[in-house]
Amino acid sequence: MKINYERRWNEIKKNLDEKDAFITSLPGNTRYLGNSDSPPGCPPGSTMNFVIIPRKGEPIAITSSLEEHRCIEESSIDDIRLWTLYPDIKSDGKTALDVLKNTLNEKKIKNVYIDSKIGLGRGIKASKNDFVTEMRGVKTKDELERIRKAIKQSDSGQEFARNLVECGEGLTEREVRTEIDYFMGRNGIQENSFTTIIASGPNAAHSHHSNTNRKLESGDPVICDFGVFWDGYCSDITRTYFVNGEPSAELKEIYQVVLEANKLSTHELKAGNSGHNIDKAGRDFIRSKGYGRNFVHGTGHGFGLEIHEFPSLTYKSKVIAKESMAVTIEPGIYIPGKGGVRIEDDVLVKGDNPQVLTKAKKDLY
Ligand SMILES: [Mn+2]
Repeated sequence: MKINYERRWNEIKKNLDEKDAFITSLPGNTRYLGNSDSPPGCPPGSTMNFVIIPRKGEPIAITSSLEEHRCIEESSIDDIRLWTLYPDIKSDGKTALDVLKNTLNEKKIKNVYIDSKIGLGRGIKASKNDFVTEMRGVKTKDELERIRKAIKQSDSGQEFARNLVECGEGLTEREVRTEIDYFMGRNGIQENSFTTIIASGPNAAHSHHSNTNRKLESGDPVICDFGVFWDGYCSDITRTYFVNGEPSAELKEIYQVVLEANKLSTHELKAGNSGHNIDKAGRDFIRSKGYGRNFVHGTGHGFGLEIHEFPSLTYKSKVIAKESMAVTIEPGIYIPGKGGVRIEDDVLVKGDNPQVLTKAKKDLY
């Protein structure tokens, strides 16, 4: 299913109030408005420095000579303007901001919504508006189709990871990471959605571990957290496995507590419920088992064009879950020096019946 950019542009136009245009410089938002099927690449995160959605007329994208041809090839926006430092290259200005200012001048745009700080100068009245960032929280059919494909790939990566880790005594975290990445790469993913995390033994107590040469030992918990880009959209999944399938009694208990917290928070992911309540459901249970201070992060986050996006599901979150939001539910317990467990699913809000999209096994033996 093709991405319907017209719909996105029109939604923004409808929400311009009295403004002449909406301008974004956020990479996730420029991809949303210009080239959703492409992953961010590396660097710079987006081929477009700015996208302008004027009240009247067609959208405009601003790119650099470095990204020009990729941008032209991938962009759904026809009016692409170019900046470069190099005199041999025909351009519209020397910096992205120059080109933006000239374009606004040319189009007689004076009053704008922006979603990030842009130094437009005195001539332009700019006010901040998060409409697009929040609009991206609710996923449409074309987006869910892509997200489901990304999840299918990370699910099969987890099946591979489970076998590898359980039989992987003696392998280093980096070797495990490399094998998983290679497996998913051969299955045709565009990119990893972030650097694959393999955290073993005591390293599993670090919620965001950076892989080391530590060798997997029998009984180790091994947190495997990764995701992929497929047609521009992300997945994000975490499972915790045990080397030789032999967790200690303590880790076994912790695993069951985290799994139950995962289910409780997932159950609360209903349209109309608050981020706070969704977080609280799992957190209260973890607290009741005596591990409150070991659950050191929020319960989940939106994902889509970016791995972390609106909404954020934390204890302080006032956000209200809406139909068709796609979020992670990922409670964890971390015991310094010993290890930890995190179980993360990707879940879709569907009325009162949250739909767990990730299918990789999570029951303990
Ligand atoms: Mn996550």
